[in-house]
Amino acid sequence: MTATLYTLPASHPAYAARLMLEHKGIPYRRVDLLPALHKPLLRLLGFQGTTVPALRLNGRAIQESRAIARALEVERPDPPLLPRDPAQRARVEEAERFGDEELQPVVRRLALWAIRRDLACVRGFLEDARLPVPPGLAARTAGPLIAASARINGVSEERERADLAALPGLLERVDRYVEEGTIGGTEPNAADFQIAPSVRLLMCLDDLRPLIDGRPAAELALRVAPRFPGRVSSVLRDDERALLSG
Ligand SMILES: N[C@@H](CCC(=O)N[C@@H](CS)C(=O)NCC(=O)O)C(=O)O
Repeated sequence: MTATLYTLPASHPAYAARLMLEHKGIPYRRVDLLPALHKPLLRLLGFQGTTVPALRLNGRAIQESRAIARALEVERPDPPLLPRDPAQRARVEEAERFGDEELQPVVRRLALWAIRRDLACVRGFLEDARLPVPPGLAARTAGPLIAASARINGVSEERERADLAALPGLLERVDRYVEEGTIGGTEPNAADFQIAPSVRLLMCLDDLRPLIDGRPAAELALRVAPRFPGRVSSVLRDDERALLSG
C-alpha cells in the first residue's frame, strides 16, 4: 500500500488524518505545504479540491477528513474507525459531523486570527514541519501567507467575536459526547480523531487554555492528539475575553 498525505503545518484536520493513518498502521509519507500556496499546488498534484488533508492512497486522490476515514476503513477494516453496531455508528457519525462542520471551522478561524496577532509564534508551529523551505525562512515570510489564509477562511473581527461567544457551547457539546461515551473510549473512533485535534489546537492558544484545561474535552485532546507543537501568547483584548464568559 502506498500513501502520501499532503498537509499544512498546524492544520487540525490534517492531524486527524495523520492519526487515523497511524491508528490503522498504514505507513505514509507526509508532505507539508505552505498555506494559501497549497491551493494551486493541490490542483497540480491532481486533487479536485483545494483543502488539506489530501491523501493519495494507492493512486487514488482523496480529500476531506471524513472521506479519508471511510477510504481507510475500506482499505484496512481493522482496527475499525466506525462501530459495527448501527445505533452506535450513527452516534459516532453525528459527533464526527459536528466536529467537521461546526467545531473545525471555528477553531480554524480563531487560530488564524490569534496567530495573525502573534506572528512570532509561527516558528513554534513549524517545529516538526516537513516543508520544502527551511523553517526559519518559512516563519520569517509567514505574515502574508497567514493573512491570505485568514481571508480565504473568512476571518474578520466581527466573525471572531461571534466565534469566541460560540466557543463555550461547542466545548460543552464535546464534553457531552465524552460523558455519554460516544467519544473518549479506550479505542478511539473517527469522531475522536475528528474532534481531538480541534480541541488540541485551541489548547495552543494561551487565551483559551484556561477555558479548556480540566474538562473532559481537554483529557480527550491530550490523550488522542498529544503532539501539537506551537503556542500563541495572549492576544485577546479584555472586551474580547469577556465574550468567552457569556
Ligand atoms: N472540513 C474539511 C476541510 C479541511 C480544510 O478546510 N482545511 C484547511 C486547512 S485546516 C484548508 O485546506 N483550507 C484551504 C482552503 O479552504 O482552500 C476536512 O475536514 O477535510
